[in-house]
Amino acid sequence: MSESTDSKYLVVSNREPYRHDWEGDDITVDRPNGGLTSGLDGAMRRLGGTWIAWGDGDADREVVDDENRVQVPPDADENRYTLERVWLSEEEQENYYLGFSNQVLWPICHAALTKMESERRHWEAYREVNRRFADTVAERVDEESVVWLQDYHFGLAPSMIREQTEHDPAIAHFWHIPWPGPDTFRACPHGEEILRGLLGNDLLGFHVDRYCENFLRCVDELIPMATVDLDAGVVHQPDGRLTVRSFPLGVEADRIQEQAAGSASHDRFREFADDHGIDTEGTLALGVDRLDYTKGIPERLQALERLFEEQPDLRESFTYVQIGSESRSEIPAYEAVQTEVAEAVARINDRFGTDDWRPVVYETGYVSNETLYALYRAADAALVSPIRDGMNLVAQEYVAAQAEDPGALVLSEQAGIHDRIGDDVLSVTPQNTDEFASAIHEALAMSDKERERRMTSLRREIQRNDLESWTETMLDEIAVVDASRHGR
Ligand code: GDG
Repeated sequence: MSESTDSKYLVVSNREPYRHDWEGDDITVDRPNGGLTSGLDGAMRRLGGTWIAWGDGDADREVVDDENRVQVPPDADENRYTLERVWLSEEEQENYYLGFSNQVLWPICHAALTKMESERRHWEAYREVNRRFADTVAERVDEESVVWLQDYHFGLAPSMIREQTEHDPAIAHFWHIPWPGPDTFRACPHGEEILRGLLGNDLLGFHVDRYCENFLRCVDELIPMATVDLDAGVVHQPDGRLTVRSFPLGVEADRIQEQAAGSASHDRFREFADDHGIDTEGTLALGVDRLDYTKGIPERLQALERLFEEQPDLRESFTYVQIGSESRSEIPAYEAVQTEVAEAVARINDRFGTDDWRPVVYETGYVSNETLYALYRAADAALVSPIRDGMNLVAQEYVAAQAEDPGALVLSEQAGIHDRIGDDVLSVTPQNTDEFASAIHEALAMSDKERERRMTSLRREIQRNDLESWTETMLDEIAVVDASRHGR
């Protein structure tokens, strides 16, 4: 057990990579599912160290030691690391997680100012929870430690960690959502405190250069003590220096390709098609999203409705499948988008559906990775249309799954991934319904040769910049800032 805790790496995230839950009298373990937790899990198994996260499983407390720690993966004999759980009260979940994180920072960073709801108790809880995580980190660090924070839940923690330890660890942070320009960020309650919090890092990563530049401009405008070198991507302060760089996050391209191409994949698709009354001989388009107002799902459905109006020949031969996983439902704006999507689906199906055909198949239940990859493989087109999105993994997963008989990708210009692969996709502005409908039509009508040409180039890019290369590049850069911090 000692090998894992001796390592210098400390990862901090809101979501935990393993969750323990009661099932009757037994305790079950939920394996990492999201791209990021499973990717970082792979890195931590290799590197060892400690991952600090909110323990939100109902049996999480049963399996930890008296320091709230458990070795993971639970069933492995080697390559284990330590998961240290931090507990949040229900009030903290409501105010820190649903409140400041998801009703202030999330909308601000996605430039969705009308969705922002700010209350004093949200901010107080955010500060308190950041302090608790910072305390937990501070207790574990020494001079050699490398702290790697994830995401917008920890905007204050970097500076708090510095204040709470006399050691001098390297601190890096990756921000998974966009960063807005100063004009938008000015609307952020406690925005200056968030900036000062993040200035405690040695390295701050975003998905694309645009967000780095936006962040640097915000610091330049709002923090007089800091000197910003925009070209070098560096902020100089009296007591330190922050490097800001883009690290475009990728997916586990090889694993997805392998699973999608496997023979079980056909069966999975047939099973899904049978269960949902889909004609496997017809044409299929797919959307996969958390039900979030940033993902442009109502706009996509509007474009599909326009398409069915204008192209009657697609009726009864083309089906759109929407996988929509419920998310943050306690927040009114999320509840509203769920209702809006359900109503739009019902309207389209009412207008165009027949006894044998449903134009839109809407699945809100859990879909396993295996079924998801089988759907990617079977779909003739993927529709990815966020209003704004830090990166977007779904577009990349779809590309990774297209090894044979490839489909086409319709992609919003507002997704971070568009900066990398925009040349080979059908680009759309989701709110431009006519243009969006035409792009879907073009995707469905595209020749095999053209799909093949585009997809070959897309796959090359997605494989070259996969999750492993992201992790390696970020760890390399952390090593550089660490060395310069300690004058090595
Ligand atoms: C944030 C940023 C950035 C969804 N439904 C199911 C399912 N999923 C998986 C997808 C994909 C992931 O969830 C969603 O990733 P996205 O990138 O689309 O979106 P966010 O959750 O908003 O993530 C985003 C990301 O952080 C990483 O930095 O790209 O911009 O907003 O992996 O496949 N997976 C399964 N069943 C589902 O029903 N198995």
